[in-house]
Amino acid sequence: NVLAHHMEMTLTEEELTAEPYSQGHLFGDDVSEADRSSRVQQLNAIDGILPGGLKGYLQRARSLLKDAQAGTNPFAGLTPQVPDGANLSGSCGPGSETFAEMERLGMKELSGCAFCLVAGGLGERLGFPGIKIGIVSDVITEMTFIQLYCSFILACQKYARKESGKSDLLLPFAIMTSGDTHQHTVELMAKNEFYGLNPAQVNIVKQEKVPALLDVDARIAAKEGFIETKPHGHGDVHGVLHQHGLSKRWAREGRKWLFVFQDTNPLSFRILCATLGVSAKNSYVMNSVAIPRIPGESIGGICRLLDDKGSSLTLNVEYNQLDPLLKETPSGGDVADASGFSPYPGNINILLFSLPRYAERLDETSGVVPEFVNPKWADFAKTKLKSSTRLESLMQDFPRLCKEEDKVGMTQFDRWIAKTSVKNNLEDARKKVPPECALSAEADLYACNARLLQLCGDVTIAAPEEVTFLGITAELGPQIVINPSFAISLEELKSKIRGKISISKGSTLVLEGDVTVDGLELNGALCISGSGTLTGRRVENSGVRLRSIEAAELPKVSPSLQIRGYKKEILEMEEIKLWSPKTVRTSRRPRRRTISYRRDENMVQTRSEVFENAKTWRE
Ligand code: UGB
Repeated sequence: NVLAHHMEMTLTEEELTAEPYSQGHLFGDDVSEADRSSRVQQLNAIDGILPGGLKGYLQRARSLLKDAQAGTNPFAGLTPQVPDGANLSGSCGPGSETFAEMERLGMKELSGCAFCLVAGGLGERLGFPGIKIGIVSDVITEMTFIQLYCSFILACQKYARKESGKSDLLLPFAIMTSGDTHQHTVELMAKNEFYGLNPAQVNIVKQEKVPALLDVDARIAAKEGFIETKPHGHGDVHGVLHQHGLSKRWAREGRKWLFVFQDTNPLSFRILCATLGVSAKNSYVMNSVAIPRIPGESIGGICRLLDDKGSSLTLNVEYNQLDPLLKETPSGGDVADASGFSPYPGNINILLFSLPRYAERLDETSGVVPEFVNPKWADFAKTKLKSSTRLESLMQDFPRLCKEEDKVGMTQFDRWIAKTSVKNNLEDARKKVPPECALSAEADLYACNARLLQLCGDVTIAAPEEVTFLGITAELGPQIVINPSFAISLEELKSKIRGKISISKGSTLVLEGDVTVDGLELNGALCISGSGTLTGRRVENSGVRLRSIEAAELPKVSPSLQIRGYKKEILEMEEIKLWSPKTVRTSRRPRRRTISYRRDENMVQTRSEVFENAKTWRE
């Protein structure tokens, strides 16, 4: 469609030189014939792809660049206030009846859910050689972020199928990529057979880069035959979903919700059900997940912006704009209140939309959220740019496309259950609070899982201890992984955990599948999977250690380990796979299989299997 569109509307060199394009500098005498022709071709392709075409982009850029030059405050005339919203933190957080009620409500909504991952960012700040969704989330299971997200969608789908009685229900999953990440994402998904998802439910849609601009007149930058382009920001997600007809299709299919999340937060899905519950209860058109914000932290602050006519808009103010906005208020800037946190809840870009209204608003606006520009000036008078700039957009700016009657809300969670991510390179991570790097995200994941288990009954887990790898320090507790197949919500987790459970310091526990754990004393490493109940188990072995990687070895290990500086070393690990009595009767498979890994003093690993009801096993 895109191709057909720009074939019909070919812009010539003359048209691009004349107003309103005014790009004559691209076709000067110093430019070769071949380069000129290549530039025209690329600008036509860009024209066909950009919402509003090239002309619209240049006009918006000129206006925004002039405002930036004049120092116009985009929030002028607006007074920030702390917004209202649902509170599922502290005494209303996990473990409370309020939280449980929202989860139960939300679980009923899962069958109407679609998902969208924004994964177009290259992660320059992180310095990872590859796409970020390919980073390993925890070294114990070696699950990558994309694998984790797909597993969550599969687990939600399994639950939704049971709940709705629709055995062939597929929950749609869109991934927005960019020129930087598209090919690798497609390859990764195909190579891993879509991690168990049906390819028919997955759409990988690409956002296009936009032309880089040399000056306030929006003259486009080019080198030889190539037009310089730059990423346009995650705000493109709305336009891209609209352009590909996905929002409309999902609404037509009767889907109710769209859950949008970022590329490296392993906790995103832990708050899905409760957030769905809040949106359903309050009929929110958009619901932003928020956490207590540390002043100065690189996450936006959600504000209620009040104008002088008394109307207001609940909107994220991005972290680079928050301090200048708050400087004009009595607080004097982006500072803490008595709680020690910013009074403005921190946006973590987990957004839940009500699909019918979302699709309607995209139809009306083509999903183009207002852009901004962040030029770096070379001179005091702001006439020249240090380097080329471009327009950018933010996905959390969707309320700007809403109408008066659309309810925009937010849900406040405790940080431990909602947010951690891998965003910073090692040097920055050493200085930042929170570090937001691979070690901190992995430690936060284990800590979240430990806290969730502790909310399930008589569960004692050893306290975390300080560890340091590559100069980054984190509080690391027992390595507990709760696979999405084990539980998608705290409510589900509660139904899987019974009896007295204790997990000692340095232990590793992986919980997978349709399993109930009824009593467990763990002092070592254990992986439980399959289907059935494991009762009163005591496991004692040498377990798994996280070990520093020597400097000489570091360049040889995978990029996911290079950004960590540590790896796992399995000394001993017990793996128990349970089969339900029903399966045992029909297939005569062993009811319980125990696999042990053991390393001797020469580090030779042996694997042994014990079939506990081997007598009945004929295969
Ligand atoms: N992304 C795209 O898909 N396309 C793009 O062009 C750019 C990004 P960053 P940042 O929760 O920690 C956001 O760069 O600056 C994807 C919010 O704006 O990591 O940290 C990219 O792949 C901020 O308010 O964003 O800021 C990634 O998945 C706060 O919520 C996502 O967009 C902050 O994240 C975010 O890209 C946070």
